[in-house]
Amino acid sequence: MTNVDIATILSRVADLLEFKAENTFRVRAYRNAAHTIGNMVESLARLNEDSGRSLTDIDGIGADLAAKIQVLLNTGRLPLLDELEKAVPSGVFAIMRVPGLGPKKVKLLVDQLGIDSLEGLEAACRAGQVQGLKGFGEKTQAAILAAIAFAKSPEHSRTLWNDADSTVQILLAWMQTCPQVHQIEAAGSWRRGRDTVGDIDILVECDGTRESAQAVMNHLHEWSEITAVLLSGDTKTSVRGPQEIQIDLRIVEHASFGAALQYFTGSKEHNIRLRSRARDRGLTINEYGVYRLAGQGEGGESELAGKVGESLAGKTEGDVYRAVGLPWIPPELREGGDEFLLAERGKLPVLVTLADIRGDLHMHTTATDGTATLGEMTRAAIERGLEYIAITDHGKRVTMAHGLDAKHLLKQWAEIDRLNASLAEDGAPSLVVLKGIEVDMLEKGGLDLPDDILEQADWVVASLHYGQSQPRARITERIIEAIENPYVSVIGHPTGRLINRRQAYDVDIEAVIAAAARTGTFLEINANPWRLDLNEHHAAAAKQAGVKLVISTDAHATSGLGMMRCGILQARRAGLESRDIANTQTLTALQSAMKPGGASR
Ligand code: DGT
Ligand code: CA
Ligand code: CA
Ligand code: ZN
Repeated sequence: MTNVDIATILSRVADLLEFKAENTFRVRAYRNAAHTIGNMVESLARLNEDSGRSLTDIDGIGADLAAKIQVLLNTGRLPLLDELEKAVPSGVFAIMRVPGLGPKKVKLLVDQLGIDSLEGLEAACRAGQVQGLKGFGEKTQAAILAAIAFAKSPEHSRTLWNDADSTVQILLAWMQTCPQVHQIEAAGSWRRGRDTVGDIDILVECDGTRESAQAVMNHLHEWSEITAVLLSGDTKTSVRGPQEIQIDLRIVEHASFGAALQYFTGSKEHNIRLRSRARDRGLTINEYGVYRLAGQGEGGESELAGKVGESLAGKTEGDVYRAVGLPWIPPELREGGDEFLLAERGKLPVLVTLADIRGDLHMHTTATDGTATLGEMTRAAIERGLEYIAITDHGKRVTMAHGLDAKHLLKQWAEIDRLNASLAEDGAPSLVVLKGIEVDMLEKGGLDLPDDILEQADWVVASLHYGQSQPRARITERIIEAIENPYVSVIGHPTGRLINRRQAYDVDIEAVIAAAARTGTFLEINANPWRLDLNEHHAAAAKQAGVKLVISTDAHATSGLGMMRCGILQARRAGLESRDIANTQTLTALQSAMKPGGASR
C-alpha cells in the first residue's frame, strides 16, 4: 500500500459518500485526508510500523480515520469502501466526472436506466434514452455525448500541472534523501508551467562515477510510489509513478548540469531556435554544453562535434544563454514565440510572482457551494498574508449550488460588515473582506440579480455557467452585455473551458477583450487547475489591448486559496508583469482603478 494507493481509496470513499448525499463534513474529512496523505513524503506504512508514533500525529487524521487506515495497511482492503461499492456501481465515478452531471443527475441515470459506465452512458445517449429523463432533454443528451468524445482523445489525457506538481514535490523530497544526489531539478513542461504535463523530467547531478549513478537510479526504483520500471540504462531510467505518470530521470555531470537543464526544459521549438542561433555564431549547443563547431568542411556540424573539443559553457543555464549573446530566459516563456526577439532587445518582461499578489477576488463559502464558512475563509486568507479578499458566492441562477437571492445576499453582506468591524477592532485590520457576488449571465440575457443590489456590492464577478451551447454571436452578446453593466467588475473564467473535460464555449474572444478595454472591465485568469481561463494566449492578447487581468482562485475550500500559484504560472506564460494584474495593487489603488460604477465607489 503506497501513500497514493491510500489517498486514492480515501478519495474514492469521499466520492461515493457524496454520491449518496451523505453528511458534507464526513465527505470533507475523507477528501482532506486523501489530499494530505497524497502529498506526504514519508510512507504511511513505515510510520505505522514505528511503535513510538501514531497515525493521528498527521494533521486532519483523527482516531476514526487512523483506525481505518490501519485496517487498510494490514489487510489491503477497507470494509467501508467495499460496502459503498456494493451500493454504488463502479462506473459511476467516470460518469460523475462528465461536466454538468452532478450526483443527483447521475443517480437518476443509475436508478432509471441502469447505467453504470461511460460506455453505457454513451450507448444510452446514442439510443436517445437519456433525453427522456426528468431534467435532461435533447440538448443535455448531445452535450453528454460531446463531453465523452472530448475526454476520450489522447490530447485530453495529459496530467494537470497541479497534479504533476504534487508528484514532483514528493519525488524531489524523496530523492534528496539519497546521499549521492548533489543537485536535482525537475525540467520539461512542468518547469515551463504548462497547464498540462505529459511526463515528468528529472535531472540529477552526482559525482560522475558509475556507482553513484546506479545508487541514484536505485534510490528512485525503491521509492514506494513507483509501480513499474520501464527502462534502466547507465545514465537514464524511466519509471511509472503515481497516477500512471511516467518519470524520466537522467544523471548529469557537474560541468553539464546547466546545459542539460536548458536542453530538457525545452520546449522543442525553443531549443531548435536556440541551436540555430548558436550555429549562426559558429557554435553548437547540446545537452552537454556549448562548443565551437568542428571545422566546417570535413564532417561539418556532425552530431559528434558537440562532444569533442572544449566546452565553452554548461555549468549553469545563464552561461549557456550568455554564450549566444542572450540574457537568461524564464522557462515559462520558452515556447518558441517572440522570446528571442524580446531577449535580444533587452525587453524580456519582469514576470509577476506569487509574492506580488495582495488579494484574492473570487471565492465561495458554505452560503452556496463552498465547504468553508465565511470565518474560515477569512482566517485562511489572513494566514496566507493576503490584504483583501472578495467573497463571491453564486447568484440565484445557480440552483445546483443554492445560489443566493437578494435577501440572502444582503444578509451575508451584513455579516461581512460585522466581520470587517471586528477585524478593525484593534486598529488597522490585517485583512479587508469585500462584499462580492458571482452573478450569472442568464440564457435570455441580463444577470440573475438586479442592478439596485449590484450597486451595493464592492466587487462583482459575472460568469456564464448556463446556455454554453448557444451560438457564438449569442454567447458573445451575453458577455458583452455583462461587460457593459456598470456594476460588473470582472468577467469570471471568460471562456468556460475545463481542461480534459470540456471545450470552451464558442465566443468571439477578441470582441470580449475589446469591450473590456473600452469599459475598463477586468478579465479573470481563473487559477483553478481545471480552468486556467483565460489561457496564456488570450491573457497576452488582453494585455495587448490594455485590459487589466485579475488572478483569482475561485476557491470552494480553504485549500483552494493555494491554487493562486497555478494562476500565476499561467500569467507568467502570458508574459504578464505585476502592473498588468489588478490584484497586485493595494486595495485603495485597486478601487480607484475600477471602472466608475456604484455609488459605494
Ligand atoms: P510533455 O512531457 O509532453 O508535457 O512535454 P515536454 O516539453 O516535457 O517534452 P519531453 O518530456 O518529451 O522532453 C523534455 C524536453 O527535452 C523537451 O521539451 C525538449 C527536450 N527534448 C526531448 N527530446 C527531444 C528531441 O528529440 N529533440 C529536441 N530538440 N529536444 C528534445
Ligand atoms: Ca516531459
Ligand atoms: Ca520526458
Ligand atoms: Zn466561482
